[in-house]
Amino acid sequence: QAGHFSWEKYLKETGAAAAPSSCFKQSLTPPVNEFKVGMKLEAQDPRNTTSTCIATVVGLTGSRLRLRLDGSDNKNDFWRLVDSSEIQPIGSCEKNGGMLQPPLGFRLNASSWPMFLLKTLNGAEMAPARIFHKQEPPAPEQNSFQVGMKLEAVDRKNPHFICPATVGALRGVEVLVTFDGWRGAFDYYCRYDSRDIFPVGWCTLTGDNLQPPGTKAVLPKTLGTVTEGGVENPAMNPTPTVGRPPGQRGRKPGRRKTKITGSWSQ
Ligand code: MLZ
Repeated sequence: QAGHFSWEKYLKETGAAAAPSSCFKQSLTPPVNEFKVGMKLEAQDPRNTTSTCIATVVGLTGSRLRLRLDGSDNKNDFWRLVDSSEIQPIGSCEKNGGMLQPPLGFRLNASSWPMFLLKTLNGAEMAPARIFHKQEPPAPEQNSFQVGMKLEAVDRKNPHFICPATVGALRGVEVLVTFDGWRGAFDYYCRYDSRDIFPVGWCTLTGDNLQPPGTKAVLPKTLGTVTEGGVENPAMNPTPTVGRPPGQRGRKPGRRKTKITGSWSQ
């Protein structure tokens, strides 16, 4: 049950404000997800975005689909909103004069692609056109986020997770998404109109699983640094990042001492 995380309490505790929904390229009412596990569709290969591939729905989570490219392995699943312009009904590519491509890392010989395609589509359950959404919601005209605003964001290193986050900085059309309670290890910049960021309350509306904030603390500058292995002494980290006011992070973006993407964060 989403770890009993309550935005209402959390916003009070942190004294923070939620980013207004007008900041996001998301529909006010999350798009209905009528897909079923096993359905096939066409999707852009996320690792080779000029390719249109066949994908299978291998999971459903709120308004998102967990997709796996046919002919690929099970280590490169990706998630798309049902109203994403990167997915379409089978047949769309051909209709537009395109050709379906094998995914990057196709596990067979490239010469066997035509036969593979034939076999994978034969008797397949194709997602019906009517369950796709006509178009993505419009993008807001400009970046109207402000530092300190709270939101829900896809953890791009663990994209099945949507987590509470805070706008850490602004850079033109970009927003620094910082994950509450994770000491910066998962932070990223994205465009303000990214489909990976959502207003507070999104997961409650979609039934997606919002992860509670982490519990990793920030090292006060004087009390040492992150060690090579990324292991730290919790006694030396008395200040949780939860509730930390904006602009008081333990480090400046892009200037961390050691790369803290080690196994501790998996
Ligand atoms: N396996 C990891 C998940 C971290 C997710 C962080 N999201 C911002 C861990 O529990 O450390």
